[in-house]
Amino acid sequence: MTLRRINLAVLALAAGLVPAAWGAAYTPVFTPNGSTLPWKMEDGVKVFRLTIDQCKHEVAPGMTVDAWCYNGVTPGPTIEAVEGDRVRFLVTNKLPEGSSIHWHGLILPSGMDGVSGLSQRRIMPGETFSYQFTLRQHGTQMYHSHGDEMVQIGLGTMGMFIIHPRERKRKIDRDYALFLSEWFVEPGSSKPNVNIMTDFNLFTFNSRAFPGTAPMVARTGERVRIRIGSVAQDCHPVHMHGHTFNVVATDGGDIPESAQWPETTVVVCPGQTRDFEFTAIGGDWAIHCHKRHHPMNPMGHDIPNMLGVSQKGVEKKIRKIEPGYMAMGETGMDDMMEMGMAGPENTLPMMGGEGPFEMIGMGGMFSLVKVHDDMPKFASQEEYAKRIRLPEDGGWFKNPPGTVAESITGKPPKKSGHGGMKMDEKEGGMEGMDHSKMKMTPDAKPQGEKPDPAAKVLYRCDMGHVKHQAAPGECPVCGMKLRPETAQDALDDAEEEKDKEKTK
Ligand SMILES: [Cu+2]
Repeated sequence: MTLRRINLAVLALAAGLVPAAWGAAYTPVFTPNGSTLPWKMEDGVKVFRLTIDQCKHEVAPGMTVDAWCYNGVTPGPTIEAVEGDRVRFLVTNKLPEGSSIHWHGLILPSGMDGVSGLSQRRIMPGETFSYQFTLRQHGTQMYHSHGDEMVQIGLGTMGMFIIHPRERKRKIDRDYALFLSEWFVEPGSSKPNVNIMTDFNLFTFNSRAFPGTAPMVARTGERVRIRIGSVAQDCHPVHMHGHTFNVVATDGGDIPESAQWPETTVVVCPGQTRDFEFTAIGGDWAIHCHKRHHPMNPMGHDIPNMLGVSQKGVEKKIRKIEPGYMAMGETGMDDMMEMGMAGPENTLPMMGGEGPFEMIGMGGMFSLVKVHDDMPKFASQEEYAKRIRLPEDGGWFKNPPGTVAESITGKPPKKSGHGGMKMDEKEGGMEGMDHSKMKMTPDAKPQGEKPDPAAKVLYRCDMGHVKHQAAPGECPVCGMKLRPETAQDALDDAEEEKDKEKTK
């Protein structure tokens, strides 16, 4: 320990700024759905350990992918240290191929820069390398694999490297980190396809997709910093609702106050980090990538465009060629959300997550900033991660009376369509669909049905396999729950008969 370090430690201790660990006189950064890398002080050096390995990663409840991780998680644990620290990283490679870690944006000796072949030889499977350097700056930096990047980064090998200044002029009350990633995971599969270059189907904050994203929480009036990093393929304009903010730093360092300007959206491109700060305003606020395909999940891809196309009477005809075809998309994609449309096993629905009013029609790069006056203060990442994991955690904002938009025309008539249906398998004439396991939810009410208690109820399968069945039950062909027949069914049947006559 140098004399300067001892002095700093003594000063910090005297000022009561040091909680658990020596030198931690800063507001700790919380990584939603993530973790912080622990360290041990050895002879004045902060020693961190990272192991790169294959792992199973949950993108949201219901979907797990085979990722490559640091210490079993993607993004890797957030590294936190303080400007001036001497740090050592012991990096063990348990991947089936060579790797190395690049300390992205850090000012360090060339031989510690971690580029395979250029700054070092690869860390071969089973080997451990030591990296050691002094932190000569502060800011939001990153670390990521720098060997076979297309595969390794594509599978999740990156993390945040946050260096706190020795002293911060303006106190931050809450500090959060988000890492942006894109993936292509074929519906029904758990293997991200790393060869995809542009047309991804899954977009994540900290490798989690809504409704699997943990909200960032604060109290009214608190100063909040959000740090966003990316080593993705595409730039992502991240927009936050209800506030304006200033971008206060890039991966190159702090932006002088005189050079900052207000924004509501910050573009974060591959290889960049951006820190923005704002004063929290009460509410439940959305934060999401504003590219409109990015706050959605894999089921939103490869859907035929049926917007404005009436499919009345067509459905049954198509079913003759494509059994199980289901007309949808005529009035927009909301139907899919209302239907709770789920894909094959291990595939997230296109959108949806339980909200305080109804389903939230989003997925992918979408999360929440919850500003409630009674929001707990968390002392550590562990405490925060334990309590705040999913969008509903932390409760919902209690809107003051008269501050919620409301209907002035009364409740709308029930929208026609397949409302109330729930499919267990990807459905609806989309590529690669398996039509075998569709199910109606018990509350499903077929369109146009006017229940007549005196009438004898007959049942049918919506796929047309069985009709006029006297008793409810399941279709012997597709396993779908039979539904009561309606007046519309009689009309459709008549139309079908007419068609048959014509073709005779
Ligand atoms: Cu985006």
